Amino acid sequence: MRFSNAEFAAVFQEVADLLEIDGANSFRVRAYRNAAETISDLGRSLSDMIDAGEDPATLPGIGKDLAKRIEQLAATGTYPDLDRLRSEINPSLRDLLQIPGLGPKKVRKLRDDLGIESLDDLQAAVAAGKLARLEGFGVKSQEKIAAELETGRTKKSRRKWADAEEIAISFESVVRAVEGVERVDVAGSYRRHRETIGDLDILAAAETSAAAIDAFIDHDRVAQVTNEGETRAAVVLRDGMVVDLRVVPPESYGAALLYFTGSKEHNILLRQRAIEREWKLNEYGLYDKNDVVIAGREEADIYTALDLPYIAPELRENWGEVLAADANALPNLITLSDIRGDIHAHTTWSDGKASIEEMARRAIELGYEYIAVTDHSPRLAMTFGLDPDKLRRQAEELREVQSRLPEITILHGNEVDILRNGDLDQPDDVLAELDIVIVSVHSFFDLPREVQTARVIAALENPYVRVLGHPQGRILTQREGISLDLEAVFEAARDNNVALEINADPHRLDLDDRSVKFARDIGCKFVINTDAHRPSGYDLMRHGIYQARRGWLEASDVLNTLPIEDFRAALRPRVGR
Ligand code: DGT
Ligand code: CA
Ligand code: CA
Ligand code: ZN
Repeated sequence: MRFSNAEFAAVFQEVADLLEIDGANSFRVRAYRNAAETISDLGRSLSDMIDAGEDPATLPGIGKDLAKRIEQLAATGTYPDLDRLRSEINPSLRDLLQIPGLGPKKVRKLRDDLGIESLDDLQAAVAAGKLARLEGFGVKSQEKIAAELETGRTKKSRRKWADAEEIAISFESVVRAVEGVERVDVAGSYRRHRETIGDLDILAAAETSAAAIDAFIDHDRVAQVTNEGETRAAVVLRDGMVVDLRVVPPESYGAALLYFTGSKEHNILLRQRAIEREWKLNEYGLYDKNDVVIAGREEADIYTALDLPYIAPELRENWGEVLAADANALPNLITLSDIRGDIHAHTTWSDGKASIEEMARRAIELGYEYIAVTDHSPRLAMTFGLDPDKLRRQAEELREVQSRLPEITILHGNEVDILRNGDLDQPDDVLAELDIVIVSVHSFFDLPREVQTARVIAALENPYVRVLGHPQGRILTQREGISLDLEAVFEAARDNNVALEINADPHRLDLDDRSVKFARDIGCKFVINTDAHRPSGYDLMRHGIYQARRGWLEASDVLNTLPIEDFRAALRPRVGR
């Protein structure tokens, strides 16, 4: 069996988690975490690398010892250290680490003092009020854990879009390679680019379906075949992901693609529109009242027949898209090629992994006109944030790099921490020297809604602020995000001429899609940034674009689609100029 990068990374994450629960040396734990991160970010298949005889030790953060184990894992599919750890420590203890506020030390205490080994045990202990009396916990912490258990149950089964992508592409190509298969798409929420995916829905066009179904269930990641029929199959993968396949005749492909892309609510609206015309729409085609086919081979033909312009998959959520289409008022959605710069990035000056020059060179390769270097402010000690003196020295290096790279404009910025009281973590005279000031919440995530809202709005009112970074402070499927009156924050951003960031990091995607649409409707402007911490981080821009499209954004809503001079002008004018 061949491991995907995600599967390699999952092994090392599990080793790190179990070592940490076991109380191992933190350097060892970090070495495994770094390896997992390196592999996830690799951008090409580690299995392919090993097949080609390349040494994994050439990768950053992977030593000789780990490289040997990776090769062994690839060759045998087993990892003895992990097997040993699993026999010593109940692997279901790991699930407890997913609960915000439960670190390895606390997990160990729960196990040692209360015998808790799983989420179910934890649930039972919380219900019995046992955590309230446990040293280091208490009533408040018990309440918080109870709330997290509640939301966690519903979120758990969905995974991030980016984490489903490799699997989706792999199944798509396996089915496409089958003789007689004419077309293949991954439909469902994946095609609509929802931020999380429940299951994958693969659709294929072929005159006969048996060969496609055989190839599909033979895919080497399949753990279990749960349904095998004439024209469909469903499987569960080794990592728990569910994948469905449907094979349809080519003349029905468009209708089936429309149906299986969804959303269900969008489909229902289209079906009603067909019924109004005394027609019938299903996954086989659009038919008139005599059952004569009107359209079916192409998705676009069905929209045309229903007197609608084509509606992009990202918009098919019943958020008003059919009405807008009917009125010819659909947004002209932004695309990746509209982006001219990326204005949120970190370098080795704070917690980034590359120099200003290395970051700039990657941005030049991507064809950008401008970037901004926005390292952290000093408050965030763990990120080695920059005090005013370091910022001035960084400005010198930036000018020096700029003089050697005339093909790109390198703006100088800072990602300034919003302090608990809404003040900023840099003095105004320092902010005044910068091209861009991004403000972000990186601490006190738990403040009550009114306090948190007032805190963020106070920061937006500072006259030097240009961008509100990752406004919701969420980590997808892991951290809920701060409690905010978003409407009040968006209004303050609009009125103070501060752009809202859509953070394109696929683990954040902050803002969420509905909030993007809402903010656009009330007149906010946006920037889409990767928050890159290494050159390859810039390549993740497309995820922010998907999110922006789901929020109905056009290029004109997004400042970093502007040429550099217009971009500068569109930023809020500096105080005193
Ligand atoms: P997911 O998997 O939870 O992320 O979301 P989807 O949208 O991929 O949903 P899924 O996999 O249950 O079904 C794929 C598509 O099939 C869905 O978007 C629309 C279509 N579909 C499924 N069930 C129904 C139904 O009962 N009625 C209609 N009209 N369409 C359906
Ligand atoms: Ca699905
Ligand atoms: Ca499905
Ligand atoms: Zn950042």
